[in-house]
Amino acid sequence: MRASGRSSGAMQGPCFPRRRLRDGLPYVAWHQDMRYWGIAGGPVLSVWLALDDSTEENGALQVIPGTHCTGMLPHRQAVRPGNMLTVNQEIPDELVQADQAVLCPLLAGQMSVHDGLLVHASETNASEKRRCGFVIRYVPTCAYPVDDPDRPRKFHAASLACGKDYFNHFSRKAA
Ligand code: NI
Repeated sequence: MRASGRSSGAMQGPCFPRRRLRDGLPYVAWHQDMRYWGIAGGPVLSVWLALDDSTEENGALQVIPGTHCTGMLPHRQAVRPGNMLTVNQEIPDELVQADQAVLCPLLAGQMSVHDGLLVHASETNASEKRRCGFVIRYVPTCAYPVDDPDRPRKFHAASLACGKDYFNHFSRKAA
């Protein structure tokens, strides 16, 4: 995990205790982005650029350090209501070492960068403060959308950052 921006060290500070769950209010369940986005065939890098301050109070990103090395974990339909992931996925509680969670607060203008296999979540924003971010996802051109008839995926916003794309897995012409 790295952070950049006008304030240094936001991602390198001490661990913060994970807040207790609040049933019914919107949250983001524990998940891995490669599963959530349905991408295989190459690593995924997720960038979350904070447009607002993102703090414990308004549901900042939480991660389980080291989980990017554990491979893809099973996901299921979330049990707790309020999951904001559009496919309502979650990693089962028994596979998440929630007591190891590290809160990753950001100031507006800072960003976090994490591996697509890192287990992460966001707790409920119970404050009056908006927590808005812009997500950028980097993949190599050899990666491809997983073929899932229950959730056909198209990546209309994909664009080539550099080099040449010999695969066209994410072009508008791709199935
Ligand atoms: Ni995510």
